[in-house]
Amino acid sequence: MTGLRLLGYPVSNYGNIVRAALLEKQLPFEFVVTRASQEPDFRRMSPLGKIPVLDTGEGYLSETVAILDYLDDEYPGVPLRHPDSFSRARSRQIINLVQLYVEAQVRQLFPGAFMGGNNTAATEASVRAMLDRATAALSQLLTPFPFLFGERPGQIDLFLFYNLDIAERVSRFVYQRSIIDEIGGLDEWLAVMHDRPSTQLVLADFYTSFQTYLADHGAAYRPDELPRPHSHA
Ligand SMILES: N[C@@H](CCC(=O)N[C@@H](CS)C(=O)NCC(=O)O)C(=O)O
Repeated sequence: MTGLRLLGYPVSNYGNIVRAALLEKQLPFEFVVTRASQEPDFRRMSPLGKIPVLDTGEGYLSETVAILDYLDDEYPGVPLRHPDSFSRARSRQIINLVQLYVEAQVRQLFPGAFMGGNNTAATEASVRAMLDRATAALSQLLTPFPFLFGERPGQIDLFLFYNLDIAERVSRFVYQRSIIDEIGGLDEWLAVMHDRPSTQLVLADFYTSFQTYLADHGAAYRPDELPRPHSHA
């Protein structure tokens, strides 16, 4: 037994990355359904009050990239990082790019899409400009064969799969544009990723919880409208 506990919520794209990583690494863990919170007790585990959080047994970790690295360092049996340093660094370059210039951008539009709120025209314009740059960069950097760095799925595949999924939903809803199509060349990769048992399990929970989340928030977004990355099921 590892004693690992993952605190997360099935709607959370970042939580789903870590959950999928634990499944891909075939590590036993407990999934404790937990919402993000600013309560002092929760911030003792996750200083920004964000999920996911990994209870490692020797302390609580937050920030998905740190959690993924910890899991690979501590449990190297099924590695999710590439053995060669250049590929490993390139993969981290792309992960950072997606985190900052795709996910953190579209997250600013969650209120109007998923939370029953509104987005300002200024926010929509600034996010659009950064998405233009990021999709061009990803188009330049990504050449799946069949996974993003070779024959086995790695951190980068999980990180991009779940973050591009949410980004695609937002960009289609707000801009009627498909960033997946703009990046290009991802169809086979999406199909291969979708077929992973880890993906099937994580997405099944995602869909159920997402429907409830959207209904609870009176969201404008309809979940079955735009499931672009999963259209190869
Ligand atoms: N950089 C963080 C991002 C995590 C994140 O944004 N989590 C969302 C759920 S997907 C959250 O906790 N949101 C609540 C908040 O920001 O207060 C990571 O890598 O884990």
